[in-house]
Amino acid sequence: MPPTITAFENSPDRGRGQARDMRVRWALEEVGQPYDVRLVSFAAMKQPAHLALHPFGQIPTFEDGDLALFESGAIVLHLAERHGGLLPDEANARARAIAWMFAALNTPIVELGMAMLFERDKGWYEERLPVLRDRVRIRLGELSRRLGDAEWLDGAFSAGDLMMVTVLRRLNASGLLEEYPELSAYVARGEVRPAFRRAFDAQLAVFKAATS
Ligand code: GTB
Repeated sequence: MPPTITAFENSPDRGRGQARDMRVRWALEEVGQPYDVRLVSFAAMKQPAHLALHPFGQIPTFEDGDLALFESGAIVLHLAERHGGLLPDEANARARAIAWMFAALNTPIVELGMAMLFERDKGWYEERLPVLRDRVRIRLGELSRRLGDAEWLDGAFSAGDLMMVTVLRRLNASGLLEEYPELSAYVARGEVRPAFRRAFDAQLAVFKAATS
């Protein structure tokens, strides 16, 4: 039986690949692991059956045999550790790739993304937005300098790049990425990978089916 992941039945991002099942789908595609998807509504996510899989009532989850996992980073790491192709074999390079996964997840980009999605109607939004944007700019500048003209963050494409690209994509609506051409090109390199395209098309097909 292939593993099963959960994803939004009707994603609020309208199929733009911003929900966190996208990175799990991408990792599954990169390692060539077929998978099933169970679509869940917002209401179903808060029901006991889903809460047993995900304590916070969110997507994505991952079930494979008697293993159930939540947290997209943990799921991608699990896949990368059990399949070839997403982590280097050499121990130090492997540790560095995992460090990039953590770096991708611990970022001011998530805070900005959440504010842009859920806080627009708040009285303090207009005042807070520039602070969040400047914080992101600092991180993007640092990241861009580290990447330089390299193709990927540390040698060959890894789970660290997969996580970083998915996190940087969250800036699509902000216009910030365009200020850093090296990072825009880096994201574009991720997006043209065949595994990314397959994952993107699969989640877009869910949105199209839900709205047709
Ligand atoms: N840290 C967890 C992980 O990485 O897996 C975070 C999981 C998470 O935030 N899941 C969100 C969720 O289930 C979906 S991805 N939310 C429902 C809930 O909490 O009730 C976050 C997300 C949602 C919507 C958009 N969007 O519309 O663009 C983008 C990202």
